[in-house]
Amino acid sequence: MNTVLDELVICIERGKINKSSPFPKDLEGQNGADELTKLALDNGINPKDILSRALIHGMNNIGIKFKANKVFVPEVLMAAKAMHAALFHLKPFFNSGDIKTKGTFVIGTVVGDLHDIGKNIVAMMIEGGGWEVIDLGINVSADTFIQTIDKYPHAVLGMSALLTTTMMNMETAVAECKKKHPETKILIGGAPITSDFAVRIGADFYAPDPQGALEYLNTLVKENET
Ligand code: B1M
Repeated sequence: MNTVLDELVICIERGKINKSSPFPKDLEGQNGADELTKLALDNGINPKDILSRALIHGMNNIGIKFKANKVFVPEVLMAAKAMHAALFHLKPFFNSGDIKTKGTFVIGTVVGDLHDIGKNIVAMMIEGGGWEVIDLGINVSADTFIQTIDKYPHAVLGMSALLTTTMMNMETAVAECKKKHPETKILIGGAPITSDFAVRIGADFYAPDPQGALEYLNTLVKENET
């Protein structure tokens, strides 16, 4: 693989944003995701390859390590920051249609629930996996989920809940969304959620972590390709 892309994979995975960023210590003073993405484009590397062979690859690596408890929330947040620095340079290619996303993912924390740290990590990891992400934030009502799916009918819907008391709001939101948009796939997650609960409330899938969420979404892309 191209050396610039190799280095970019490392910068994404290690959360090296740019040359002046002090983290991680052992990469201090070296080019980061920002400079390397510019360099890759200047060297004529196809933006699609930059996305798939470096950004998605690096985020996938950190996702696997997070799932295996080899890295923790701060490392994932730094990786996401590095990815955003790189994505900034690729934005014009998304806008022109030269790079296509795998699909649209709408995510929000259900009504009554203000916890968003885990939801944000899931959103970042999925964006890093090549999806367009529409983040509705916290305290999201069933109506807001439905209105967003009205606008993006092919999107996959993600709901997060952290409180046992808001699990029932998730149940209502899933039921109302399925009533209006039965074809929409709904993925749920959050600390109190289980796969049994997902089955019981009629959600399509439960993912315990961001990597699991991304893997599920990617299976939907494969289903559509076959
Ligand atoms: Co809250 N809180 N909190 N809190 N809080 C918990 C959740 C709690 C377990 C603490 C405790 O009592 N031990 C408890 C819930 C108990 C229960 O319901 N059984 C609790 C409570 C009670 C409350 C309040 C009611 C406290 C009060 O005011 N009396 C209140 C509720 C406010 C509200 O939401 N209406 C409250 C408030 C808050 C803060 C605002 C102070 C703050 C939230 C800040 C924020 O999110 N911006 C907060 C925090 C930080 C926590 C703890 C400490 C940490 C949660 C967290 O961010 N974890 C938490 C205790 C704990 O977990 N130790 C606690 C890290 C995060 C990376 O993990 O969110 O699980 P998590 O996300 C994971 C997975 O679950 C998964 O991937 C993520 C990454 O691995 N995942 C998904 C999440 N969403 C997913 C979606 C998917 C797929 C996977 O697909 C769509």
